[in-house]
Amino acid sequence: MNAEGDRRVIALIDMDCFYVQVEERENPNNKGKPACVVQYRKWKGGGIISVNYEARAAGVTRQMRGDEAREKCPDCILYRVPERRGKADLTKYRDGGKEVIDVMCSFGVCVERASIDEAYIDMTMVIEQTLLGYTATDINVEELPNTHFVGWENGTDDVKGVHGWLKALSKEDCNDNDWKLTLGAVLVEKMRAAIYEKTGFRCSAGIANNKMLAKLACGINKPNKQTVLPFTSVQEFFTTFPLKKVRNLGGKLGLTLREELQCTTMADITRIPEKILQERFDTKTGTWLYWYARGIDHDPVSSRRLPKSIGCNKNFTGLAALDSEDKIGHWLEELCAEVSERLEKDRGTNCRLAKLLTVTVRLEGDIRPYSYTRSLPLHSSYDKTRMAKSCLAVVMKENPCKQGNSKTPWVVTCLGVSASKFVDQLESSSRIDRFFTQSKASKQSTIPNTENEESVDEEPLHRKDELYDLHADQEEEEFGMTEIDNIPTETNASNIIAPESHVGQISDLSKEIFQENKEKSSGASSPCRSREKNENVKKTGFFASRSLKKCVPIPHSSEESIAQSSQVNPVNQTTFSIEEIFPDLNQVDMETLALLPPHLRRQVLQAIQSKQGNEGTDEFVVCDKCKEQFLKEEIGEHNDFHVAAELQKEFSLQPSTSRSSVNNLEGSKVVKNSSKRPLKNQKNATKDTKRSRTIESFFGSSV
Ligand code: TTP
Repeated sequence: MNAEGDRRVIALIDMDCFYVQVEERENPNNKGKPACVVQYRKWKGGGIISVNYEARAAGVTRQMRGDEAREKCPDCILYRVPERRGKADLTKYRDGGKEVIDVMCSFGVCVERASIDEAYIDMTMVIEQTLLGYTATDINVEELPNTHFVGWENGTDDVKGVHGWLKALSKEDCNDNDWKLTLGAVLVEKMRAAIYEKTGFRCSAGIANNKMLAKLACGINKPNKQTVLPFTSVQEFFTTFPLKKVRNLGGKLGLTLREELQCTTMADITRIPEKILQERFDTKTGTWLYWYARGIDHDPVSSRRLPKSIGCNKNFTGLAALDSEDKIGHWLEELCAEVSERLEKDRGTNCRLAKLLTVTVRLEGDIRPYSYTRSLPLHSSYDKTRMAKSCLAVVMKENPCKQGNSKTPWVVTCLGVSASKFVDQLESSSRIDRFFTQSKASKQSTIPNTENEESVDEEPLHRKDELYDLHADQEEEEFGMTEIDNIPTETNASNIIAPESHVGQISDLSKEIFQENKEKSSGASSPCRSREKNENVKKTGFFASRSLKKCVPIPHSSEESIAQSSQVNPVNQTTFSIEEIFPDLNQVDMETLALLPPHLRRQVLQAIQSKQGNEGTDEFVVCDKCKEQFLKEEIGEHNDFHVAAELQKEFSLQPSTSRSSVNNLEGSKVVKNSSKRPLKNQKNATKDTKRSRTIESFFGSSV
């Protein structure tokens, strides 16, 4: 860490009053009129979830119900979220969000979809490779028509601070970082204009050196504006900025800071020594907070344009609470029907398969978002009935009344179903099978370790706090953020241009393999591959020749990867070693590990253990029931496996009519949460490739 922050150029683009804009695009005659989107009209006009800026000017807020909005502003149009299967159908909003992401990706930058209507963008590579040859005189005020510079606003003369900023920038000793941020701002202006042109949606943006700063900058000037927060303005800005508005500090952590440590602004945190923060929280969190309060955040933007999980949930409050197995079963069927439908669509579009189904339950009286969560393996079927039965079985297993342990009625107030752990469809069907089939036939092959090569970013601290805050006031239905509320995905970079940080983590050999793979893919290919190929063509539009140098395509199918890997590292499969499956034991992919037969899994765990020596041994525990070794954090979920196995046994003792439902259990085995070991952070390696072109000509060709 250092006190100067890092030198990335990051933007957060957030759509303005997004749901209302989606409705307005369908009803163009209503554009410019005050409007809100409400969920459920039943009670007092429904709960407002999005308010356009015309309605905000008339005093309407998201905290109101539809009827109150009409009282405040009689002309206010109330659009209602469509409903399907008794719950909100967010399809059109999700699709609108995808359209926007497609436009962003066409600029060749690293895009991380962060929610239904916002995305982080890392422009560092593009800017460093292509734009540093420009001088400040190449940029004029017209290129930054909607840009504000924090700390540079000057009364009525220079309201946005753009004149003063550009003037300072043209001085000899101008700061390189400020210069890059300015280029980022020019690029984001172009990107926002392209989004408007292609989708009709307006958005706002924040531009800064990291995700936290970009996010808070984005909220400063809305709608249809963008704000640059230079690192040099951060400390001053933080003296008044409330910490509860900062990304990751909206939840429990922020509450502790406010209530126990009396911090209300970000600057207040800087007065607390690092050691005290470490003692109050833990070493990692304390250090992270210490730097975070100084405007430093190394959370990388991870290429992700596809959601990491697909799911939905529903709240059942008051009389609607679910107090019987039949009601719970009914709603699980409805939720699974939606998830199954969306998964099928996702499979068709993105050629990937979800491997894990997670059901979440909140019980009456519990103030936490969820009382418990259970996960099951999802085999290749997305059969909604099977999914629902599996979920019901694991949900009801927790019912203490059913087990005769409690007299208290067991009432469910929220149910959620979500599918995750996506793998490439081709890879899914062939990877492990192929490995073992080929080994039987003594063929030469090895499992490609593509997921390890791609790397997983370390999970940022407290990422979910913000989401919980968002949902805290919602009375009825969650707005479907489960689709995208998670940590960056690690399996789908085949669809995207790899971010710089990832590229740096890929070995030279892998680069060669990937490069070769890219060349090969120009030949005949499966439908999936041809789709990806087309996407690549589309994506490279804006920065095509400029940014591709560092963009390493990840192999899409195991077929290719196996073939390539075997050329590089032929092995005799009759006696294959663990290293062939996991070449680097520091980066074992737990998902792949979970798919191995027990004896191999044990071998891998033992190898990791002996590699790590005594230091690592306490990471593992032995299961009492099956004597297998597991990572400490996995043992809880592994115990669920035994519970589910017992459950299946119980079911199989029942008469044959009810047994059919058992056979439908999704394997009945509760899967361990597979986690990946994060690769160690590596410094972004960047090169300055200076070119002499004008900004105008550069951007001119792109939009
Ligand atoms: P936001 O980006 O929070 O809000 P917004 O886009 O409506 O308005 P702004 O211009 O201030 O950004 O949320 C994006 C969409 O998510 C929003 O249009 C509706 C939906 N949503 C809910 O359904 N429930 C919620 O509690 C929130 C906060 C948003």
